[in-house]
Amino acid sequence: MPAQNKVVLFYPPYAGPPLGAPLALLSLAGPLVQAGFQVRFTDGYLTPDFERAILRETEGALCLGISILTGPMIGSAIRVARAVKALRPEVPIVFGGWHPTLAVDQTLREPFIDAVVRGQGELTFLELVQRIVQGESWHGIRGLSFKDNGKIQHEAERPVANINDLPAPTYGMVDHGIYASVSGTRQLAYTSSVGCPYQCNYCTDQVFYKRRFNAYRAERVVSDLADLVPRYDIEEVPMFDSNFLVDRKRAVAIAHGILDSGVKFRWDFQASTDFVAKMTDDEVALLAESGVWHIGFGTESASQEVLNLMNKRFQTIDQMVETARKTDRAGIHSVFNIILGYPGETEADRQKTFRIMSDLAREYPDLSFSPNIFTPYPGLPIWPQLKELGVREPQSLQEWETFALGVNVLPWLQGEELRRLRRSLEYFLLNNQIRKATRKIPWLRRNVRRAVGAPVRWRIRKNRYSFPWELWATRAVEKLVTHRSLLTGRALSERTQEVC
Ligand code: B12
Ligand code: SF4
Repeated sequence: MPAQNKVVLFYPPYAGPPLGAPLALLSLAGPLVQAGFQVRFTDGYLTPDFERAILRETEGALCLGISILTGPMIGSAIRVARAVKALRPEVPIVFGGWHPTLAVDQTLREPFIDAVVRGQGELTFLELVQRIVQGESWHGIRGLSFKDNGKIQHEAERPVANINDLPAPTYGMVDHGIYASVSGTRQLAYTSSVGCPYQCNYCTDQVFYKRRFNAYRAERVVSDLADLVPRYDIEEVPMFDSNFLVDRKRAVAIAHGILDSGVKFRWDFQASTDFVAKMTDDEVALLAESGVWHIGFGTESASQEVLNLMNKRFQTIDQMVETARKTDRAGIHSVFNIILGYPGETEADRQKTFRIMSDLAREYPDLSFSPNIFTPYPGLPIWPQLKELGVREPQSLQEWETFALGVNVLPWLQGEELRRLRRSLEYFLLNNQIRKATRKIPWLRRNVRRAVGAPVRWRIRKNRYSFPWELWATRAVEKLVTHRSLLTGRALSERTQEVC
């Protein structure tokens, strides 16, 4: 074991509820711990004073590793890295994860960052830490970009590793109970595969994993989960795979294995609808029986023209319908993601999407939607086209902090066009709220919803959104209910808080 052997890792706080311990850091720690290094990690979500904690931890450390996604995590990462560089200039600061991988030069341009690990981190980071211990040059470490006397140096690509050959994440390093106390559920994030064979134009999976789907065998997944779930008293396993159903036989074998193991827990994943459409009803039912309660689908649009523009020819509208039917039948809650404002999408395409999705929702009541305006993330293959269309690409690490979440940067979606989109989206969401209202809700809201339901559906069908009295009425009632709840202290029903 090396004499100086401490590696410090930081996961900055992000927007949204926690999904269990950050798997990125547990995965990086696997090979380091196996090689005898001591890994200390700080999760910004759990440690409000993370800056001070990291300044303390980095004393005598070999290096500080920071993981970031595009968006709010960047701000805290910059703050911590700056502070550590100022206090301990001898400690190398290494950034890794999706954002630094997709925007390497911009990230490395920051004076307080010494290196960026591109792509999968386990092997590259281990090699870097070993070189630091030995006081050796960083040249030749595949997958690494670093500053060599101030000049940015990119070493060759490291091929995507077969995940079966990597040490397992160190799940035992964290207290899963602490995460449960924040999120309310004992969750353990797990990855059973990486990569997706498709090449959707708005997705960077192809850049990161080079379209190479590589996965644990079903037996490995089952034995891991049968061990981890009871060991850490886990209730729910979110699978972080890019597209879990790529190997359908494997997925079915996993479901069988979980059932046979007798270990009970809920699990969920993301997939594309073409794979569910190819499964039988019994196979989808088997997924549900094994604990699958939720699946997220990147459906994005119900206009085949827009799907083609997105390079999603592999998905048809019929497959979406089949997916909604099969998951509904199996009792699985599906969420269809929708991208609005994709370059080339017309208002007619958008209306078609709202219409078809609303019809689906009517037929399959447990279906939900997550609509978002198109956000171009770093590294997208269509950036040249976007720039031609007038989208300004952020020029620094800092600029990406505010870019990612909910900001509309599309020049073709402004003014009246944007106003109409927002209005039709509000109606789409309202229609879904009405649909989801159950018999249990208070009579006032139920009656208002009944009264506005029919005209709302008519508006969506006809694309008529002027004089939106239903929106005004609903907002007034929501206000009244919220006000009453504030006065009486009575909890709002879950349905009131649900967006879609
Ligand atoms: C889980 C997840 C989240 C979680 C993460 C929290 C958690 N508890 O883990 C949450 C919900 C916060 C999240 C949010 C978002 N996400 Co997300 N998310 C994922 C998902 C599904 C899995 C990531 C994961 O943990 N994988 C497992 C681990 C082991 O892999 P990894 O994180 O990639 O880590 C490896 C390498 O990246 C590297 N590495 C990572 N960190 C570091 C650090 C160092 C020092 C080193 C050396 C190496 C290294 O080594 C690790 C091991 O190989 C991916 C999709 C995917 N297939 O990966 C999308 C993904 C990363 N998310 C994405 C997006 C777009 C977002 C959002 C912007 C979406 C939005 N509009 O809200 C937000 C941004 C949040 C924010 N900044 O506040 C995009 C890309 C984002 C980007 N450009 O950064 C992805 C790829 C989805 C996609 N296909 O488009 N996400
Ligand atoms: S199917 Fe999903 S993961 Fe695969 S390329 Fe398309 S958006 Fe990305």
